[in-house]
Amino acid sequence: TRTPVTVTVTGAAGQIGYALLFRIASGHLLGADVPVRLRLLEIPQAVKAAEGTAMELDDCAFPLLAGTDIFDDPNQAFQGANVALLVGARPRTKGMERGDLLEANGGIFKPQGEAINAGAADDVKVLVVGNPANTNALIAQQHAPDVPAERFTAMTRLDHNRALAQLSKKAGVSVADIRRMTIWGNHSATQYPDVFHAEIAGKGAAETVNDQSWLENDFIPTVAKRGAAIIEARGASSAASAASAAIDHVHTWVNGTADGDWTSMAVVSDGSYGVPQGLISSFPVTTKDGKWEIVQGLEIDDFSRARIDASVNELAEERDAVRKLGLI
Ligand code: NAX
Repeated sequence: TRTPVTVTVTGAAGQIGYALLFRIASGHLLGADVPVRLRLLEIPQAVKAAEGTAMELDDCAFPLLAGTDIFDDPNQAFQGANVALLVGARPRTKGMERGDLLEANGGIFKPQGEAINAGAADDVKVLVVGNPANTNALIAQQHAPDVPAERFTAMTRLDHNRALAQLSKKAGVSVADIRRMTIWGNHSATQYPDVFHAEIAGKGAAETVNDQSWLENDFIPTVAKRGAAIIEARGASSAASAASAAIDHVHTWVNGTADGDWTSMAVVSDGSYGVPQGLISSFPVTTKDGKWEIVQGLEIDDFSRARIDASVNELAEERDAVRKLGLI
C-alpha cells in the first residue's frame, strides 16, 4: 500500500473547510488510489469545532483517510506537509481599511510561511485560498526562502470555473466543450476573464458568441462580481464552489492539464506578458508531472492589455503596501 500523502488545511472549521475536507478524504484531491493524512490548523477558539468536523470525518469511514490531527500551532500543522491548503484568513470587517486588512493577514501568512519553510516536506505544494489570496501567497512565499517560489500559488480556479459556466450558458454548450479559458491578474473585482483565446468545440469562443456588448457589459462583470452575487442570494459567501475549485486546482497541478487545454492559476511571475517578476498573478498555465508552466506566445490585443494591466497594477500596489508595512 502507498504511504499516505500529508495534506494540511488551515481554517478547517470554517465554511470552506467543511465543504473541502470530505472531498479530500474521499480521494477527489489527489486520486481515488491515494491515501491521505489530514493535519488541520485552527485558531484556539475554533479547535473544538474542528474536532467536531474530525468526528464526522471518522464517521464517513473513508477507506483513503489514514488519520486526522488538529493543531493550533502552525509549526506542528505544517510538519511533513506535501500539500498545504491555506484557507483560513482574516476577513475584511466594517470600517477596515485595506492597510489594516493586509496587516492582519500578514500576521497570519508570515508565520505560516515560516512554518512551511521549517517543517513541510521537500515536495510541498501550497495553495492560498484565504483573501487577499494573491498577496497572502506572496507574504507566505517571501518567508519560505528554502522552498522554491513556484510551489506557492493562489486560487483563481473559482473565477475560471465561473467563467466557463457563464460562457457555456451563453453559447448553449456544455462546459466540457470549452477549452483554454483564462483568468488574468488578481483574485479581486479587477480580475480579467479572457475568452479571446478560448475555444468552443475547437472554434474561437469570441467569434462563436459574436456579441462584444455581452462580453464587456455582462460576462466580465458577472464573473468578477459573482462572489458578491452569491453573498446577496445565499446570505453567506461561496463555500462549496470555492472548495470544489481548490480541489480542481490541486488535482490539475498534480495530475496535469489535458492535451490542448490549459487552466488558470495565480503563480509567481517570470515577467511573462509584462507582469512584473515576483508578483503572484493569474496566468494561463499548463501542468505536467506536478509542475506548472505559463502558456507562452498568446497575442494580447488592446482591449485585453488594458484590463490585464489594471489588475496587475492593483497587485503591485498590494505588494508595495505590504512592503511598507514590513511584512515582506
Ligand atoms: P470562514 O470565516 O467560514 O472560515 C475561516 C476559518 O479560518 C475560521 O474557522 C477561522 O477560525 C480560521 N482562521 C482564522 N485565522 C486563522 C489562522 N491564523 N490559522 C488557522 N485558521 C484560521 O471563511 P470561509 O468562508 O471558509 O472562507 C475562507 C477564506 O477564503 C476567506 O478569506 C475568503 O475570503 C476566501 N475565499 C477565497 C476565494 C478564492 O477564490 N480565492 C473564494 C471563496 C472565499 O471567499
